[in-house]
Amino acid sequence: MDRVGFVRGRAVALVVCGILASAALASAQATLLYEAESLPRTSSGASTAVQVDSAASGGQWVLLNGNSVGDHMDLKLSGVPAGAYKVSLRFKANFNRGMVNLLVDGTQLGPGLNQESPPFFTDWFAGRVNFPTDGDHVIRVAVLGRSSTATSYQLSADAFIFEPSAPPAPTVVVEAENASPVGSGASASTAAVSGASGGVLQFLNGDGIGDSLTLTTPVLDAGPYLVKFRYRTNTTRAKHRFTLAGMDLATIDQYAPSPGFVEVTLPYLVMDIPAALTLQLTVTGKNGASSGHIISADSFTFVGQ
Ligand SMILES: [Ca+2]
Ligand SMILES: [Ca+2]
Repeated sequence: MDRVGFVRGRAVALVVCGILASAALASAQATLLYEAESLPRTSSGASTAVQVDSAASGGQWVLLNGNSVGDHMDLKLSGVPAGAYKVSLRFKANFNRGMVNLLVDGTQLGPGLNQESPPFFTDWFAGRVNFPTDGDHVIRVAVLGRSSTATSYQLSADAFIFEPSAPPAPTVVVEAENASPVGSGASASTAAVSGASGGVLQFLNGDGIGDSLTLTTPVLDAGPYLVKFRYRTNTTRAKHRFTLAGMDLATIDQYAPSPGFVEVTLPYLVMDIPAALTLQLTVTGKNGASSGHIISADSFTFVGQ
């Protein structure tokens, strides 16, 4: 069975064109939750203190009494099973919080987060890790800074959540002009255009409804992707359907009174197996102001999620 599908949100799978969409890429491994207050910890530049709070996971959370950038606490995780995980920090926001960053074994996970807010508990997705073997790890909660309105650099850590996850597939940019373009009902051609990805723009020289351009990607790894399509507007452009792996994802009007590059983001693509994908751009009409039915295609970007 062809296991290619699309989801329009990260949590909800949507069946399109009768083909199964599946976001269940994670293994059967359980999600791990580590209470911050239960982990051995050391700190640098600031003291730590366990806070009792009935709203906290496990009834307690750990405060880092930070007073400057770089203050941090290290918490030790023991015997974490090998695997790829999404890492989230559960914490209590408050007015006196600074900006937090998480590092796992010395590697920063993401851009960081401002914990300054009216008080509430929430989970922040910090980033991903991939542990090749079972073992111990150190998670660092570090002060990145603070906003001008925050009253201190304190940070909160309630729990760390490790959700098993497939590692993101690499991001692939497919140049339309390199994707075996084939015109139907009209010729396909290319032109060197300043500003085009790869320097070259692909055209379908469409002259009526139903003309189409078919392109084929290289084999992409399995995984969820965000799909982006880049094209160039002009006064001669068509309205066209955008079909990927047989699924109708969007209708795009490439007309504009003056030329310019546009990149649109389409629904998530989920592939359970590696596959080369067929893209089809089919003329459905044209803007009333357009003088033609031409389709342009610059590049398709598959952003591993
Ligand atoms: Ca806790
Ligand atoms: Ca291109």
